[in-house]
Parts: sequence; structure tokens; C-alpha cells
Amino acid sequence: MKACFMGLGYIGLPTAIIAAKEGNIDIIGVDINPSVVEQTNAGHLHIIEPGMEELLQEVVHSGKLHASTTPEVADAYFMVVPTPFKGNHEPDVSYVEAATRAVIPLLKEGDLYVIESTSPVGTTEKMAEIIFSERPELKDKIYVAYCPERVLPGNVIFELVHNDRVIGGLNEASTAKAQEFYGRFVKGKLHPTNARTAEMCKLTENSSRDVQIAFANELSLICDKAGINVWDLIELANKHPRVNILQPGCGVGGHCIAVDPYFITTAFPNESKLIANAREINNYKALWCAERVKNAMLEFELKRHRKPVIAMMGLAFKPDIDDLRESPSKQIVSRVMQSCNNADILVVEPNVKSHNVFKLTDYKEAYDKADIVVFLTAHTPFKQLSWSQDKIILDFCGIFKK
Ligand code: SAJ
Repeated sequence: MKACFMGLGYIGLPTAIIAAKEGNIDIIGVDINPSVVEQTNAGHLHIIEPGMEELLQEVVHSGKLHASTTPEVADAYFMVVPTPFKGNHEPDVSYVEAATRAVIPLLKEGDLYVIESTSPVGTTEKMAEIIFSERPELKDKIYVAYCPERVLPGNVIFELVHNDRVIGGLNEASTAKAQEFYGRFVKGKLHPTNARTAEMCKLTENSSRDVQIAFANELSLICDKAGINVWDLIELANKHPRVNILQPGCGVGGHCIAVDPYFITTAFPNESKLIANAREINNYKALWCAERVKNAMLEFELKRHRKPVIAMMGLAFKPDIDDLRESPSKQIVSRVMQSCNNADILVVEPNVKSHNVFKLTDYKEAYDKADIVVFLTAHTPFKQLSWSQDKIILDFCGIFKK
């Protein structure tokens, strides 16, 4: 069995590595970026994922995986490329289409074609139309399916193998063929459905989480006005057997939760009011945090007649990772810096050695020096710091919750 993975990013590369190692499948990994191809073939992992580089080296050295800028003939083809926005939050499926067009000349009877990229509903049908318009002789002769990933960055090695997956073919034979492929390396259950449901399922999972986080963030705004500790409140409400509220933070970051709901809201604007509002609340939370910091700075200056030293704690988009992509913390730090000509702001990110925009300071040193301490990302080391009465502490992520 030989499989061709189109896209060696945060999902394509780990899936290719695990399929090679656990599924004993010969993998050709394709990326348009020659540097990604070069690094992959040299056994150097270009993405951030704990433990993954060792596995990459293993499958490269054993010859089970090699990378290239052009696809090769295989038995199965996987589209694992980004689906960004075009503007106005319209999803852009042009990378999926380009990857599809690149493999069309290689397709032969009995092959499997799968889209993994998060995609608007109907994308699999659309790509199948493109394939069959170019290669009409393959109609009903190849298997076409959609199978979204569900892995949590930071825990990919475990989740790629153990998470259940949803597999939606254009017909039952396609679903079964894709199940057979994933069954080679996935230990979780493989749930069969149709392509449109599988596409919507991925969007639903991430929108559901976004809505739940928005609820927690909305509560944090209400509690701030009402003089109630939101962390205590949520802990108490969660004692109810059927209530399970998530944690508020300084916004929602990363490449998935803050993006995928728009694939629903742009396609179904009249029906997706709650999903759209959740997006707005989570975006607004970052702006609200930045305003709170700026107000605290002004108040300090008015009272003490000098500018405060401020520690901004955490740049990553969530705790205990070094991934700064689409991070609300980063957005807040930039906004605060712009408002005060970069003066006296100590930026902290213990999981990153250096940054090309922000000069980073050790977290203990920053905490000791600062008049105002702003907790943006709940990294574990921050929890060892002790509350100081002499400092103004803005704890947006619950470092000092009980
Ligand atoms: N967040 C909160 N409060 C919470 C939980 C999370 O504010 O209680 C924030 C985080 O700080 C972060 C953002 O939400 O900024 C997203 O983090 P996350 O841990 O919820 O999710 P991701 O983006 O790392 O991964 C998600 C996962 N989806 C779901 O949990 C439904 C993962 O399983 C998906 O595979 C991934 O998106 C993806 O690639 O789609």
C-alpha cells in the first residue's frame, strides 16, 4: 500500500508519519514549500509537536516516508492542505482544489481519494465533480471520501491513533474503502456517514467548543461588572450534575476554533446566529482585556505620577505549548505596546527562547520588577508565583483561582 499526502503541515505531516509507522504504509509526502520537503527528508520536524521528530527520523531512515514537491503514483491520495479565508471570512478552498488537480493525472481505477482539510459543506462533492470532469472514465471507478482530523496540538501522537474518526464517503463503497485505510493505524472507532455530514461534523465540533468558551467569556464580563469571582462561580455551577462550563480566558486562538465556525456562518448566515455571536464574544474578549490593561496603566500613572512597569505573562495561544499562532495574548500585548510607545513592558513566554518582535524576559524576573502583572496564558510555571498585595494583578486566565 502506497499513500500520497498532499500537504505536510500540522496535520498532514503527523498523519503521514503515523500512517508510515503504525500502518506500515509507504508514504510520499508532498509540499509546495521546498524547504519543508528538504527538512522532512533530513529528519527535521518543521512543525511544533512533542515527540514527533523522533518518529519522523525513524520512518525516514527506514525508507517508509519520503517527501517531494510533486506527487507520485500511489493507491490512496490525501488532501491535507490549509483552507484559509478569502476575506470577509469566506473559506478559500483553492489549496484543496490545487492539490486535487495535481493528483488527477495520477489517479487510476481502484484508488482512494480523501479530503482531510477542514472544508465547507459540499467540498467533497465539488472536488469529485472536478476529478470526473477531467477524467470521466474514472466515474464510479475510484473511491471518494471526507475524513476530518480531531487531534489536539501537543497530544497528536496519542490522539491520531486513539481518537474515534468520522468517515463520510460519496457512496458506501467509498466509506468502506476509507475505513479500511484508516483502520491500518487508528485504534479508535471509525464511524461511517456521508461526505456532507462528515464535513459538517468537523465544523460542528469546533463551533460547539467556541460557543461553550464564549459562554464562559460572557460570564467573565458579567462577573467583572457584578463584583463576582468568575472562577469561583464556574466551579460552584459545575457542581451541578448536568452543568459543565469551560474556562474564560483572554480570547480564543489557534488555527481551528477561531476559524472553523465562520465556515458555517458564511454559508448559513440566517440560521447561525448563536455561532456568529459566540465568535464576536470571543474576539471581543481580547479587545476588552487590552482595554483593561490600558486603563490600569493610566490609573497607575495618575496615582503614582510615574509610568508603571508592566509584565505581560504568556504569548502562546493556550497553556503549556510554544505555539503562538493566532494567539489572542499576542494581539493584546501588541495593542498595549502600541498605546504606550513600547515603554516599560516586559514580555514573558517561558516556552519560547526568543521572538523576532518581542524581547522576552524570564517570568520570575518580570514578575518581581512589574507594578502591573497581566496573566494572559495559564502556563503551569506561573502558578508557582505567589499573589503580591503590592502589585496590580490582572488575571485573565485564572492563575490564582483556587
Ligand atoms: N480555551 C479557552 N477556554 C477553555 C478551553 C480553551 O479559552 O476552557 C481557548 C484556548 O486558550 C485557545 C482556544 O480556546 O486559545 C483553542 O484551544 P483548544 O484547546 O480548545 O483547541 P485547539 O485549537 O488546540 O484544538 C481544537 C480541538 N477541537 C475541539 O476540542 C472541539 C481539536 O480536537 C481539533 O482537532 C483542533 O481544534 C482542530 O485542528 O480542528
